[in-house]
Amino acid sequence: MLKKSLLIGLAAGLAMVTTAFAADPIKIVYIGKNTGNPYFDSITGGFEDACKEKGCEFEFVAPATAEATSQIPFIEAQIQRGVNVIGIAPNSPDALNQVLDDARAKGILVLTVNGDLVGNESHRDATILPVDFTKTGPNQVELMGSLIGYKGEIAILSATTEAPDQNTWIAAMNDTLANDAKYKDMKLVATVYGDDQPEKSTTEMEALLANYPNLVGVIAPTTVGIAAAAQVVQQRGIADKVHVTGLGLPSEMRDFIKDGTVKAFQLWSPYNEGWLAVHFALGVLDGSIKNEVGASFDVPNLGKVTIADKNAMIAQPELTTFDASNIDNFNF
Ligand code: RAM
Repeated sequence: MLKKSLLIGLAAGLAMVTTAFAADPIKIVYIGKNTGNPYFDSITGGFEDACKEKGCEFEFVAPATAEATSQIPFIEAQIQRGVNVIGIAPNSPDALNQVLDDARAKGILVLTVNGDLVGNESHRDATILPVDFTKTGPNQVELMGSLIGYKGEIAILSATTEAPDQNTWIAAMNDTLANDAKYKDMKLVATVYGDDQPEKSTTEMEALLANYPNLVGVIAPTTVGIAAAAQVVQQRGIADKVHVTGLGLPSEMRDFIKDGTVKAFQLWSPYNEGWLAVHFALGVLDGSIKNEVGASFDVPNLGKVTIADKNAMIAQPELTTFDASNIDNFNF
């Protein structure tokens, strides 16, 4: 008798626990590099739409500025809040190691999304990148070369000095310029940093023009940097002399393309990174996706995604090049 009621009690208790779990949506946070950067609106859109569809809870947070350690208190706050998944666009390859280890020790799934902890990959569970990053640097150099007849002085206007994605691309640009004979007449004279702040990027662009009067091109592999550089060139009416290209948002670059300030630039779909991250995270949490190199899974609208070396996934294989012929087809 006693045994039976004990069993019934236990079963009821278990049922309550199960219901409590089922009713509690998975909490996903995405920590951007900084606030006020529309690039992250597009990534966030992908996270939001996927969570609406799949029933998770999503929040975006970011520090005001993108220096190496600025995300640490944000990660700590999310550990406190008890989220299930932290996605992050890291501002440093190594400053976050300890706090991300703390998050993982609490059972939180940690994903780098949009850039990785280059050299410190063991401090996250997987990475979701917009494109194959080995292509970004060489593609950008080729695009610049095609705009300037493969000849003359060029400069790079980057974001922050520690940004792991920027530094991966810049290293590959240097490598391509130094080792591919096609680019032997292009000379990289400076690499400067606008910190993904419009004002600082503008100042750095103006300084480049002042310091290098023979400059014929600027590659800004940051959406903030390329928009600032294009605006300086537009205001001065020097588009025929100084070619600006890089990675930009079609929505921010449309007018510069239309009026000829910028001939062409590149990017990918930031939205798809958020979309992929949610599908991957939920699959890992419910056991339907194994976070193992070589495993693959289907994502609606994206198709089959395979987990590559270092648990890296990419949302699209090639960069997209935008110019006057296709800019109107894109609205992000
Ligand atoms: C800026 C940021 C971001 C980078 C894009 C291309 O918005 O630096 O991290 O991926 O540009």
